[in-house]
Amino acid sequence: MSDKLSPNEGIKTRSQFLRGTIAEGLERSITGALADDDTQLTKFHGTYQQDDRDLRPERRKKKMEQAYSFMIRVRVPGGVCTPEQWLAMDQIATDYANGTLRLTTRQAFQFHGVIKSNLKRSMQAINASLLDTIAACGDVNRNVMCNPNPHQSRAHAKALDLAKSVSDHLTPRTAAYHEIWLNGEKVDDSKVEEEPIYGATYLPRKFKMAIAIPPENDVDVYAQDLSFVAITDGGDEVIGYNVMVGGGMGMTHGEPETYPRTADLLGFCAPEQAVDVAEKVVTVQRDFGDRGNRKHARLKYTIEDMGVRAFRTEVERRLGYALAAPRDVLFEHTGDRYGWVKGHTGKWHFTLFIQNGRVADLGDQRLLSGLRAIAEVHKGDFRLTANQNLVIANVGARQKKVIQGLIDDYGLEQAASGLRRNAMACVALPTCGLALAESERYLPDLVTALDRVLTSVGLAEDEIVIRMTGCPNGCARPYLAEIGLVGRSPGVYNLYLGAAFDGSRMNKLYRQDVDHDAIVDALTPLLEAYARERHEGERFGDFVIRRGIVAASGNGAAFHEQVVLTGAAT
Ligand code: SRM
Ligand code: SF4
Repeated sequence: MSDKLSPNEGIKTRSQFLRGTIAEGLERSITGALADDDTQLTKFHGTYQQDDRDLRPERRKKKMEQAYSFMIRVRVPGGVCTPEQWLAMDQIATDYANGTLRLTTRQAFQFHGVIKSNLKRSMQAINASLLDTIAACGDVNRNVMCNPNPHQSRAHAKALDLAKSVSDHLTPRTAAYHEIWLNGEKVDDSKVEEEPIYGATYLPRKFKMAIAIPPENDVDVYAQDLSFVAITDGGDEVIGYNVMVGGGMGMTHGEPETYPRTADLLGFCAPEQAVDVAEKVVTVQRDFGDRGNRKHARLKYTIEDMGVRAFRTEVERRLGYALAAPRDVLFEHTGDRYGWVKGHTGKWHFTLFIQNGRVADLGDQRLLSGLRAIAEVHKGDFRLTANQNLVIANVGARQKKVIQGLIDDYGLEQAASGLRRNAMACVALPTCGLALAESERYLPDLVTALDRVLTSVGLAEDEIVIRMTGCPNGCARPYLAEIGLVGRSPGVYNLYLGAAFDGSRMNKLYRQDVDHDAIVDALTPLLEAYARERHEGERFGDFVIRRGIVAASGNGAAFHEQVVLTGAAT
């Protein structure tokens, strides 16, 4: 742990509960940007300053300021929104952003390309729809994820309630958000403002939480700082939650002291204890997390440094009671299940595959217009999934026909292979300032190339999880994919293999610095061998380990361990 505080800690301390000079910066029309320190603070308000990286060289040549704009992330606890809210998001995307909506890997909406002069208007429109952006980013608890099909059983509905309660409980209390974006009254200087849970410097780093209902692990519980896994009585009753801590994906190339990590089981709590458990885990991280080195500040490093046992003891000391022993849980998969399913209330839910979560009108698939048309007639709600897809939920039997008609009219349901249906890419270029390589704009083409191989060996319908990111930060959770691709430089990726289909084991580096052809060349013989030699029901991630192509990944620091294999690669 470093003694010196990181510069971000100073920014937070000086910010007067996240105000900084954001309000003044929004008024400065001479530049499309905000002051540097304020760009760190706006994250807590749910917006990132970015610039269009495609335009960088030309603007540099012309000695122009970069093409600055803002990404806005809307917090949607459990991913649930109403048709009215969907229409409001659509309108904001059309009026103020780049005309597309982005569904994220954490069940949130993102807008891209909002220029500074439209930022406040967009925030106000989001709030007018009764959604908000506070704590969608920043060193606080982020959007709380929850299995997106709560109406499949009453247990799902309870899990969603917990997601909302935890989200509310851990939302920052500062009035800065209202003041800056919603023209709220300025807080009287003589009044002492307080953040009862976070304190004036918030958390050392971002904090992420999810709630899952087995056997579905579609929120990737192993990748979260804190997860609650619902344990039922075998029916609709949630008798409690397994508590998991210390997952996270981010790392930096060439810095083995940074690593992705899967979460540990901490214990079991009763439903009425869950919010308090969440608060205490957050406060232990607040007090023990590394505030000197942001690359070592996530909960996963706090737990690696303290040890799980000491971490549990500290959480239990703050709770005033011990957590019970965790229960056995069986997860089956991380991906979504598409098409119509009937819920316990008799209503229908349709899960729609949306490639990389980008809602746009492209060719004969008119997702933006089609979902707008559905939102105009839909009487139920929408659920954003953690795999960047969308559930059109709670559709009555009579409306089902109408919705299916719109799905057909707008070409929303396109044929996709098992690989494509289980593919996820982060945003990356041109908006992400940290991208080293393409992701969202490239993965669909790579999948097309791999689909040719899969079709030729009869695996076109087989589900194989593939995920790509434009850098090692891991926004599409690539280290939990059976095939993971992580950007190194333009057109060049590291190829990882061998994660578990249920999301419980990470993958292992198989090839470094490979381009498109080398990726296809490396995967072709492996997929062919998989088609020929797999055991009944064996997943691709397990097959490559059994065949000795990669070793099963160790956790935490052991993720980087090079293992000499004796098995022959095909
Ligand atoms: Fe992420 C930073 C996009 C989910 C790990 N992430 C970013 C930024 C904001 C880049 C930046 O800091 O300037 C990206 C904005 C790109 C853009 O133009 O929109 C970005 N992250 C995303 C999204 C939109 C990816 C997507 O395609 O859906 C996801 C938004 C989720 C949300 O709604 O809140 C997104 N990011 C994730 C996940 C997945 C998850 O949470 O389940 C991870 C891995 C899990 C984790 O946090 O460990 C993730 N993002 C990161 C990191 C690495 C954090 C770390 O511990 O090292 C960064 C960089 C950072 O924080 O310094 C990052
Ligand atoms: Fe950007 Fe990297 Fe996240 Fe992709 S993984 S969105 S490139 S930070």
